[in-house]
Amino acid sequence: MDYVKYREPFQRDGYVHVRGFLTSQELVELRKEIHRFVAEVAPALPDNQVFYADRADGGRDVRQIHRMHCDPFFEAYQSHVKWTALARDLLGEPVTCRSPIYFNKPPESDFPTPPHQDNCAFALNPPHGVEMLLAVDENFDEETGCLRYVPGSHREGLRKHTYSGVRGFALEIADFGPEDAAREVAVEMEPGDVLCHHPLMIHRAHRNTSPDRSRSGFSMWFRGESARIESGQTDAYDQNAHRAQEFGW
Ligand SMILES: O=C(O)CCC(=O)C(=O)O
Repeated sequence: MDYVKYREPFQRDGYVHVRGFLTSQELVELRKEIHRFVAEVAPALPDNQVFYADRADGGRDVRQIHRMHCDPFFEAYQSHVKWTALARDLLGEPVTCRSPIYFNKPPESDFPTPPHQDNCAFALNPPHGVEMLLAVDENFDEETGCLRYVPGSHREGLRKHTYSGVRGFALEIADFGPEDAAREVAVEMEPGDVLCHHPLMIHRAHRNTSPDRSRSGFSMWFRGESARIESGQTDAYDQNAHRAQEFGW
């Protein structure tokens, strides 16, 4: 497993699209475990770990699951050789993985991802890390709400973030504007593809307008061994996250 060829575009653009990262067999196994978790584990978890989207018919769909390592399969998955090799080759140093997250946008749900940089939450100094988002069930496209990146923004520092009121994305860039939107690229991907982005990459996603397709993503993030976590900054983020859990949507 050698992913070194992805390091140059990752460092240049702040993100890289790895097509067909998981084989179909690996994807089938991961998908099965994610569906099991959503159906059997998530219903018993507290409401600060699982966030839902209400449906018009009175039901609800899972839209985010945090700290998935509470389940033995996902605890072990954190040291998956393939994901670890990709992260290590992108960063050029040994890495540590943080607990997986499930990011779903159910069909016709009104949950756009606000523009943000992950380092407002990760607080890595220096910002040597990588977030990876794998398409699980359906394509990430314009209809389902694919990720939108501002290429090169990872070299322009951390922008001011403000409270968003959205559970799971408690902070958003305060002054995201037309110049940012004009630089943006929308990156579509197929199940089994993974998108990897730098902690300072500006990104967002629109709502899922598809009537029948869930835009389900499975995410792992890695910290390079040279990066320290600034605990003062993570405490500030956690306060906003608690506020969003209590009063947000
Ligand atoms: O699921 C999304 O739309 C956004 C996920 C995200 O912000 C991330 O992977 O860093």
